[in-house]
Amino acid sequence: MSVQETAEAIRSMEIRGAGRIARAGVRALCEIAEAHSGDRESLLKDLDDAKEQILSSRPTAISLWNGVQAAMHGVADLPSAESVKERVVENSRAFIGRSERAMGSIGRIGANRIRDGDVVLTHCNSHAALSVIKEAHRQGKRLEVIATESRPWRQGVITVNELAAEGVPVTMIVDSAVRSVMRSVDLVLVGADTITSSGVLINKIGTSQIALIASEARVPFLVCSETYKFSPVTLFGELVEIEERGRAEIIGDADVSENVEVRNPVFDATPPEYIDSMVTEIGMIPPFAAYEVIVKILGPDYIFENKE
Ligand code: RUB
Repeated sequence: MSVQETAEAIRSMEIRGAGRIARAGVRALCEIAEAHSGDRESLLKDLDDAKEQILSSRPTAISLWNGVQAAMHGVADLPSAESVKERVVENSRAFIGRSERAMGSIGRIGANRIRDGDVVLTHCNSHAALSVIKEAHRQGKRLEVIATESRPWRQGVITVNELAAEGVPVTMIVDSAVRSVMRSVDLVLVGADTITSSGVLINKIGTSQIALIASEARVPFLVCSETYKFSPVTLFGELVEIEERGRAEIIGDADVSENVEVRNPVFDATPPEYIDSMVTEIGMIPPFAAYEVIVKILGPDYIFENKE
């Protein structure tokens, strides 16, 4: 896929989910470097243009920004086209490899929190949350899943089919049924698009309502997230942009008057008070440890090189 095709596939949600879009963006940069035969300046310019296209494809998930920073790390000072190519390819492969391994670690760590007989509720379609559920199932734990439909894109359909294919008993509900079923739920598992330096979770619209309902019912609410979903730019006071998409996604073929305003915010913010724990590849951490993850795990390369 060319960079334009990758950016378009992310924008149109053919490629979706914060982890997948980050890996796709990084792969596109890697392919530019691998295929390039010009001099250092033209390679740097092509990479820079590609970076802009990828970053403008979807605004909310910081995974995309962190992936691009990782791919381009240390490249600007290199003396030749060959050294730039080598570095981008090496960085990209390292990021993608780490990201894929993180899924396995999150699955194993999170599965320890699932007990035999648990009912788990999940929202939208998160690779990280599903990795936990599938791992617990593979370990032979009996569990049932309740999955929300996740209007308007209905990513819940992907979730339920994926789980059914693995043999996990799964029930689909409409988003507004969450409170009605919460009494039979033992654990909520969701993914993350961005986690701010103060531990606020940005994830699929409706996540914050589920967190409130879980809190009311005293049901643990866990966020499954690779560390590259934590946002260095929020340390500098930047706000997370919540993507708003078109009205057609909401109304479909319904006969809605043009005089009606339709809003389609795609993500929402869940405060750390409603989050019991975050399952990351470095372990279970409290949301209030987000600052430390950004400073100590992502580290100064992500923070200071990119933000003067
Ligand atoms: C997907 C979504 C997912 C996170 C985490 O939204 O909100 O919960 O991206 O996913 P969309 P993952 O469908 O709009 O991209 O764990 O796969 O990274």
